[in-house]
Amino acid sequence: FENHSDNLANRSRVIAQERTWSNVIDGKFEPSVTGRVINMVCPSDGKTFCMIAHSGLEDINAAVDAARRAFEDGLWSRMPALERGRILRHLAQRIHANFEDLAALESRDTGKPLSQAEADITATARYFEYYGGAADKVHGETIPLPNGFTAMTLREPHGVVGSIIPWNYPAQIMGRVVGAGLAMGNCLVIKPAEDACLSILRIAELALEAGVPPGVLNVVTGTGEEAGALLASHPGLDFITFTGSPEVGTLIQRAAAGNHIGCTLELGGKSPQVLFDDADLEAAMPVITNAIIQNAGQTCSAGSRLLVHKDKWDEVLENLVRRFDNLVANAHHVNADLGPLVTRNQAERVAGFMDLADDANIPVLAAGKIAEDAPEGGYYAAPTLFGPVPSDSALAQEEVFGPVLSMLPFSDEEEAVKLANDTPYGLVAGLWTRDAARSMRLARSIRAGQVYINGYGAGGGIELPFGGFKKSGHGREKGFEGLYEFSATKTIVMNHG
Ligand code: TXE
Repeated sequence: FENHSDNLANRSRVIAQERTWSNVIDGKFEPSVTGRVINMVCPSDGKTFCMIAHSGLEDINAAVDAARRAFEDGLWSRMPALERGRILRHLAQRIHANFEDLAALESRDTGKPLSQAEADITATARYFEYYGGAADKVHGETIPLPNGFTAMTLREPHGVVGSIIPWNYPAQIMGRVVGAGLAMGNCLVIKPAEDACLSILRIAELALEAGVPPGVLNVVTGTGEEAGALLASHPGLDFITFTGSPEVGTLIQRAAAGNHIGCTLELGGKSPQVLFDDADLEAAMPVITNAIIQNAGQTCSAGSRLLVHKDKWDEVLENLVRRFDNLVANAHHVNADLGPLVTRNQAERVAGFMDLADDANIPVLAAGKIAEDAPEGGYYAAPTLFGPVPSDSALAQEEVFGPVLSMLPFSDEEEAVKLANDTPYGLVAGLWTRDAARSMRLARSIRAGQVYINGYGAGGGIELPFGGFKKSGHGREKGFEGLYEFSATKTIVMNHG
């Protein structure tokens, strides 16, 4: 383990340590105009390991202006789609060529174990491959009109798109936004999270090397309250995308309304996994465990509620207790089950939910461990299983964003659907049953953007549309629907007599 952690530290030090990362604006690396910086803290030991620009109004203005100039000059937006796609696929190759450094950087910045960071970087490259391949496959329709008229639709880029990205999957979320946004011909300004964003800055650099012209992809770092709010309300934007908390989502939508532009919001979930008495437990239990442990539960699509048929309760519990007892949080093991949480704030937030559960006398059924050799000062949380959890409790209603699984019993299909739908969220659901007709009845009745039957994709593949019902947000990312979000339909009608 020691060797591994030394290697990881050394490798990421080469590109991160004692360095102040600059913004990427108009193809140049620019510190913030005021010279202010934000310290980046490693979640596994709580120590500062590098700095990023603490940007303000002038930096955001410069980035939006650069994106506007790039869009208007048409070098990117009017470049043949085939050519744009080639450049994005070239970026995917640059990511593969820098795979080890990017994974080490992502692991150090977010605290996730290296194996999980590696999977993220592979997925990031795949977004650029997928959307690079899709760029020249976007087309409109012809619409029948009375004789003498021909009508057609075209999909055109919005123009300048702002995007505010969270810290839980920086590289992957950048991949899906930038891949789709650039494939459609937009020019982008990204404001990543101040808690973890280094892979995004590095990939922006690789994008320039891959041939993305200056000004087409700009990245400006800073706090949400300052740089984020300035970008969201900037009159120079034509569209904005946001992934993060519902509270900030409200602010983003208000700001977009102020500028009369559209937005997509991905605001997390409280996703149920519903396990019936005929489920294949051997297949289900590892997937159910992983769906709440992956990225230490800091996943919008985490399967955070487990609804269990009352006849299976004891068997499922016994199985899960065994699994949770063996889970160990440790950033410094390449294949650790989970790492620390990303910041002290998030660790306190998760601890707050544990206290609420304690106050409500909700029993702890199992708890994992924090590795004895985990570095001092890290923001670790032990994986914890609660149950039976009342459906109206905070634990069952709110997004904990930590390795905390709530078990709820149900008696029949009707109650299962009621419980599954009994939160303000509607992002993902998992169904475990051998009864195909029942699984389809439930899939149709549960209000969620994605439903998995005898599996759990936790956000699913790159090809699958992903987004929320209810308070989980609106708009879709991934797949072709994700591509179309970055376009506006233009209708052309010719009167040819
Ligand atoms: O989110 P914020 P936080 C949920 C999750 C988590 C909670 C709080 O439950 O525990 O939100 O996390 C930027 N104007 N999710 O506080 O604040 C900020 O800089 C414009 C779910 O980190 O929403 C960052 O880039 N931007 C989620 C981004 O918003 C602002 C992922 C997200 O930060 C801003 C993350 C403002 N006023 C958290 N304030 C998911 N859906 O996956 C902040 N930001």
